[in-house]
Amino acid sequence: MELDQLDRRLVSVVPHQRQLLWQEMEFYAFVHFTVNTYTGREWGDGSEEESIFNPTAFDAAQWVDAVKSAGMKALILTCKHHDGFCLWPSKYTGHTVAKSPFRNGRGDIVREVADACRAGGIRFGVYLSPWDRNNPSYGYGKAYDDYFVNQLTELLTNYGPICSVWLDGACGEGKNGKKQLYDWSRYYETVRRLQPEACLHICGPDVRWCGNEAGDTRPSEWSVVPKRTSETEKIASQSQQSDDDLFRQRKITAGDQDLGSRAVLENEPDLIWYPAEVDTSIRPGWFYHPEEDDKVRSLNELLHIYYNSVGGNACLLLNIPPAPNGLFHPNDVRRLQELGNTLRDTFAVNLLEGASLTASCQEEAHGVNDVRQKGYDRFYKAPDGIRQAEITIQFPEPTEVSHVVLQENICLSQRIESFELRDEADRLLYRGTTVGYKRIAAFPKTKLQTLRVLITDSRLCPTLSFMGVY
Ligand code: FUL
Repeated sequence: MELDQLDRRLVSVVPHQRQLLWQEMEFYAFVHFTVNTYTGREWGDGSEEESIFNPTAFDAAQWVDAVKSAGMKALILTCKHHDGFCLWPSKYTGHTVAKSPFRNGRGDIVREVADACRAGGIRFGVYLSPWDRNNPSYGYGKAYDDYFVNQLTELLTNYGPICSVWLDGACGEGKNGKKQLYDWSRYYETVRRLQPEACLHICGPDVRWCGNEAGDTRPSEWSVVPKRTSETEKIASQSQQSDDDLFRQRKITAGDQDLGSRAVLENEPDLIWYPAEVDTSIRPGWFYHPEEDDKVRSLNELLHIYYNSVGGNACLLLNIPPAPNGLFHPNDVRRLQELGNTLRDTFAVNLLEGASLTASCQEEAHGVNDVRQKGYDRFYKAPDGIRQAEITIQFPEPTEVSHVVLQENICLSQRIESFELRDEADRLLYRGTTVGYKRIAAFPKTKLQTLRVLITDSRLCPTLSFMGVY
């Protein structure tokens, strides 16, 4: 196929509005909380007594403050994990907070967290496990689908706007040894109808699981991928049922390293916009275990994961498990604060502000100075058919630089295939592949008078909606 023809087909694939909103969340929290918090397990078996759930110091504002201190913009709560215990008083089962000592059986964790998120100005999302090891209807087809859809309906109508519905593929046996064949299309239809702005994550068509739970990413993360990817990811995660796979700490294998190069997409009939999410925990487990209090990930580890995910065209979903008292442990709180402080310091001053900018080519309506502010209304664009461009940044005086942020205008798809950063003497500072929503290029601090961004290949022509130098 002609390159032009192929590129035009690839760049015709663009995000939905709900995916644009999600992408801007960038970094957000996962909170795993259920009866496991009191039994020390990672997967409950559904036989846990409701009475063990007793978070005596629970304060959703403490979670939201800690999450915001790290710079996170949303929180996704495990409203029901595989054990089937509901953090809200669902009308459709007795296995809920209503039977626990929490607020004397009149509490609703989902309500308090949703309200605290809204009050704190961050978005709220729900995790609802299709695998339910408690409910007797599990494994009986429509009876369980009805139950699941009823629960989705409660969560999506009673708690205000929901940004995300996180659907895990785990599908083990229920109480009676039976497995359920999930009616995904019915679940999706329910979400679309009740919360059209919510993204369906993982076992859903809006946000793709990056393929591991260790915080590992691909060097080239493409958001345009074959449509079948949404199917394979789902099946892959459904088959992950053994306890050995508990944390799925495997690395992305060479086999699934390339999901979206031109060579891979060329012969694919159906393409979709399906961007990646990296989900990982701040501790070894998804749930709280006191013996892991000194195993909270280090600042450097978290920064590494952040740069590879948020800085590598993915969003980062970082789990923080509350302790039995219902609060985040001080070690986790401290680490989140440190992470936020470091990121805020690093990106405090955009050195582009005092610098001049020129480009080797640009469309008249989309000049290079349009990269100075965020957003997709104004952006830089080269003319169609020009796949390479050079942008030169001239500082008023030699300036120390260690980070460059590039963002494409993804409303026009993901186009940049490769780029380099060089100085005035043509010394290579950084070589990268994809940019997409955001690439953070980090390199050793260097004093520069001139910084050159060389886009060495792109689909049809490159765009940039934002550039930052720090
Ligand atoms: C997995 C679950 O089995 C884990 O317990 C955890 O919730 C993780 C995010 O997804 O599939």
